[in-house]
Amino acid sequence: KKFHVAVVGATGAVGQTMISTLIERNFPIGKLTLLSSKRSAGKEVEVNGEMITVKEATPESFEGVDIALFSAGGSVSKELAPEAVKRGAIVVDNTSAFRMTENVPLVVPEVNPEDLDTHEGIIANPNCSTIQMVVALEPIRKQYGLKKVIVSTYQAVSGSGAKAIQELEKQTKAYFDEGEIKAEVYPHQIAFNAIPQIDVFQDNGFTYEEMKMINETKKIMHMPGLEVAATCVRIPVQNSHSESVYIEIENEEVSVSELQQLMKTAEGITLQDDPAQLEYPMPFPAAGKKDVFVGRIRKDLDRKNGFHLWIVSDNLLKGAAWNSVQIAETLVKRGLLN
Ligand code: 11C
Repeated sequence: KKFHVAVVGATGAVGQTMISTLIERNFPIGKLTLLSSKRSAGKEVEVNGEMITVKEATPESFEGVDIALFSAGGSVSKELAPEAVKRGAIVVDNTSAFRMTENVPLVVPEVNPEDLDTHEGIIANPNCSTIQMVVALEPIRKQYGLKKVIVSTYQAVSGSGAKAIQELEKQTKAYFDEGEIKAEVYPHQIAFNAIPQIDVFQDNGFTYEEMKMINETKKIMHMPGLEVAATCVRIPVQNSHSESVYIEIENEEVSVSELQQLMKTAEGITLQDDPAQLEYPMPFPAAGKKDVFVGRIRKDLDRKNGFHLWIVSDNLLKGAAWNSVQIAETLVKRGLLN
């Protein structure tokens, strides 16, 4: 069976990656409809050598659509995802609009695919920095139990979209040409800098990105009591987020090589952990790859049940487009897409 697939936000950094991933995976597309907000409508997008005009997304755009992948911002999703569902489509939403809504499954296929079975039309794709972390944490939770997580992120500018990638390039050039460095996407210069603020500050002192990591991790892993803290930092890297993650597990007898072995055999993970060969995950080589890369696994020097890990993944792929397409593939596999 082939499906009528719609991509909403088709001209954006994630939307473009969704299209290329659908094609690369040979997803059974009968018809492909490309949609966007009014601002980007009319642009042409190349798909398999063919130019397709992107249309403005309206409620009527979803007539006959089987599955719609949304990545055009929270307000577009809030307005149009329910309209798409009303017309019989299943929505995989890559924004934060519905992630914490009850009855909306928040899914990473390596972690909680069974949550898809109870969907009511909308399925949420988690935040990029959350996805790559839970892919690595889930096998550890299953095998050894998980008590506490403290994460610091080093996030690429592509997480803020195509404009931010251009801003990094322009500022870098301006720095060497001694031109004016203009900060438009970020509150401060991003070139040659690190900004410890992603999204807006909340009343508790954490940013929204940090709270997303905290709340989404608990929901995806079905661990409302898990202790999680996050510090999210934007760095001048074009693509792939990196994370320094400290965990405390239930079991006090686990060795580094046991954890390495677990990561080696886990779905969606590539272990890169050979300090003697200077081998560890890095954002530049991870870009364009679908896996989550894990390395630098160390036992804490003070706590027997404490471990440190370094986790890197392409935020546009596993963090967004690939996870969404993987959800679509899982829906097909589980017979949930008709
Ligand atoms: C970033 N994590 O890197 C953000 C982008 O909630 O889907 C993704 C925002 C989201 O800036």
